[in-house]
Amino acid sequence: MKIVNNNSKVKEIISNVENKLNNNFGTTLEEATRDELYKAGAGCIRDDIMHLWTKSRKKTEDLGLKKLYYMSAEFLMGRAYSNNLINSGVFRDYKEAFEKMGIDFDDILDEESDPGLGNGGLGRLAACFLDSLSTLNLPAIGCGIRYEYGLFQQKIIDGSQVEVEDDWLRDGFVWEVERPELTMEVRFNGEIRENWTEDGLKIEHYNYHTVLAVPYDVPVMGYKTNAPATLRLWSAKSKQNFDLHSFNEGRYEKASADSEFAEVISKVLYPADDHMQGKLLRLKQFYFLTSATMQLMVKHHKGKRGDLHTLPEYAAVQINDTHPTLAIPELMRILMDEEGFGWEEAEDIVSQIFNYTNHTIMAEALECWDENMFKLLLPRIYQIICVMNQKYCERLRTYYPNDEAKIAYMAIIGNNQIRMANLCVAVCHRVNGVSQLHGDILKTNLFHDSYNIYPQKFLAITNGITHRRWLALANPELCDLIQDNVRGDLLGDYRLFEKIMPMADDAEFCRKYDAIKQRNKRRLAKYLKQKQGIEINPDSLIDVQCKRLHEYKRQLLKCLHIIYLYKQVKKNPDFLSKPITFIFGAKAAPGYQRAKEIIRLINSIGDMVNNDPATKDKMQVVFVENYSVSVAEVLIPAADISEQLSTAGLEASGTGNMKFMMNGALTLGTMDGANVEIFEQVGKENIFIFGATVDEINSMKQYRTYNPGTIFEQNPMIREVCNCLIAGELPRYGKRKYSDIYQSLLFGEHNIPDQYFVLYDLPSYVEEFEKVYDMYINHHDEWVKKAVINTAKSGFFSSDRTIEEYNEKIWNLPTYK
Ligand code: 26V
Repeated sequence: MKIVNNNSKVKEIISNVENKLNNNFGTTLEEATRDELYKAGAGCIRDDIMHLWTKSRKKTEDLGLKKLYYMSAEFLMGRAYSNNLINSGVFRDYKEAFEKMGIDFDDILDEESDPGLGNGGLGRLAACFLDSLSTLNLPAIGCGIRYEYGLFQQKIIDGSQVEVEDDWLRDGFVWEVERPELTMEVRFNGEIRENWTEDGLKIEHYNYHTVLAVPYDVPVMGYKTNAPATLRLWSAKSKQNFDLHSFNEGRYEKASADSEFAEVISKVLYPADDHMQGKLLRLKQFYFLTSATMQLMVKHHKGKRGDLHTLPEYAAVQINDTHPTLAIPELMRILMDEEGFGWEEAEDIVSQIFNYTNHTIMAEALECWDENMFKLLLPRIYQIICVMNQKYCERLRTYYPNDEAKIAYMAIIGNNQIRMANLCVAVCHRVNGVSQLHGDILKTNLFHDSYNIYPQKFLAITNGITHRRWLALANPELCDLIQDNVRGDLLGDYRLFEKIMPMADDAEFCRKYDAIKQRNKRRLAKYLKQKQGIEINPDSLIDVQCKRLHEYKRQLLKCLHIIYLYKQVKKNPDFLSKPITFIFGAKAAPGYQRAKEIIRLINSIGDMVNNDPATKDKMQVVFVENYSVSVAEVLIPAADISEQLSTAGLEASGTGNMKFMMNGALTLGTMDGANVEIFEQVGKENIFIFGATVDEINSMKQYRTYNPGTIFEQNPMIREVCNCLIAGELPRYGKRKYSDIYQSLLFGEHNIPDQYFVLYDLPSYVEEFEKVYDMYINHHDEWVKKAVINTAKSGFFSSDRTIEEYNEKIWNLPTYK
């Protein structure tokens, strides 16, 4: 092996970058733009990764290793450049090389667009999983859609959210490789004919529309991996680039209709995570993804192994939420209609391959499709689902012979709807929740009746986050401090976090740890000043709630609390002895009016608090624009408090909570999702828990004992805070008050009291916040000790642990050596 000392590595990078500038851009170091410098540097590390990737893919095939297909409608990858450098172990060398060339490396990293091909937790989880799969050398391919426009960029104008398109491909995407030779054809609409021939029944699909699916592959570089994973994103293209025949005959509209039908499919990511909308285009997107993936999987296996009966030995498919469910009937279709398999034979293969992860139990989120729309778009898939449903219901009748109501509830088709979660539960080998609590709720609640029949199908695997991105990249100083105090390689071994437990009692270590937090706060202050022109006090207590905006996540609870504090400080100037900065970051689904109204409220409260001479030096409210992976990387390491306020039972897991914990923020949260496991890891001394538990919430619902009106009447604090929403004292952007929000808190909707129990939990929240504040201000050493314990216990939440568990319990993939 060639031993390269650092200095020569740096020299080599400089020379490679110069060559790239010269050869690819016809420019020089002196003349290059920032974009060219970014692309030249990225191109250098890309060359190394490509080499490894090509070699390991070939070897994986030659060895016949089983492979995972992780199917997801969303992959929220974030920027790749710095991550690839860290995972290749050369970040420092590149930084030094650029500095030697007289270039600020952070500016160069900032050139890269942030591929936002996801809404939130589900998409980010998929990205963390690919990082861990790659790091653990498990053969895997992530399959998704190459949306031309990712999640909208958010601007705040006059206090309100304004959406701007996210043209992330505009300057090109250096990490992808187009694979036109793997193009698949996906068929929509048309009719089905059944022909009896000498060889039996043949299914003929005719009059259909064809759309081409062109894959673009992106290597996913894990930490010191030998086998980078692949992210395969499908892009839709028209088969006839332009129908010249129709055009020549004067039928201009028909000539372009075909290309419009096709290319709109991968145009844009749906930004809604508030409720399921049965939009035709979305159904097209999902079938497009699943059909292309399944066709290629089958073609590949046939090409390599010949016999499709052995497919389950070579492939496992994970369905990330129900969006890719159509892969199941699509594989049935391919096996039966194209490969001549009988129903039972095909079903046997399918039931071994597929597994399903559920990410939410909220009824309005469960994916259903209108039967008539479905039948028109996907006539053959519809027939297959009908037969699956029929057979499934027959089977269920043997378990629940006299209970048609139960069968109707569990059926795949009902009320003219096709229910994707029920389809998954009917067919999949394993069904998992994403935290222990969420897994329990699936068993006792959502899938209760199936659980009674097939208990072995159900399990819980607690989510995780990659500590490469969320510690090494986001918080390099803290990462170094930990690494300096353990033996072994932290980035490759999450178990080492635990080894710093004793350091919680080491004054010198704690001092350094705290100093890093202070520097991260300064870095955030600089960032906010630069990007948004906002000045914050980096010496204040930094309290952060950043996540998608949703009523169940209860940004409103935090708003009410800030109003409460404001009122207290107005009455008593000494109420807060040290200033607090409240930071929010959140995108609202564009059609979710209440969520947008809450953003407006946050900004109104900010205007009131930040401009009032009585409070402006004590508290500040900041709304960070365009919350995204890159913003999270700066925000989370600077936080002292991690706000995790969801109504118990509604947040399946949460993953932001884990990122904060790892970076030494203390959790202030409910007993919900993975907060429960954070509580178990760190112990009750090192977390701040408030609010109703799942059982309490369920009992209030069951016995209808929650009465916000009574709470309002009996509690003067709540009265004062709620009245502020309508009294007109809040600066009113657009002169609208917040009476809708006020009404919803007090009277709920459609005669059902507020489902999120905001007023119920407010007093307990206020009380717990006081403890947090007191600890931070008056017992700071103890605070830092708790933060260190949080970091030390965060190894469990590395996605490496999560992926090990999936592999052990579900996939059984071999490691590539
Ligand atoms: C959709 C909907 C639609 C209706 C109302 C509630 C709701 C909530 C979320 C979504 C988005 C799709 C599911 C999703 O992103 N779930 C998130 O998945 C994360 C990864 O497992 C998990 O940590 C979050 O708790 C979960 O909300």
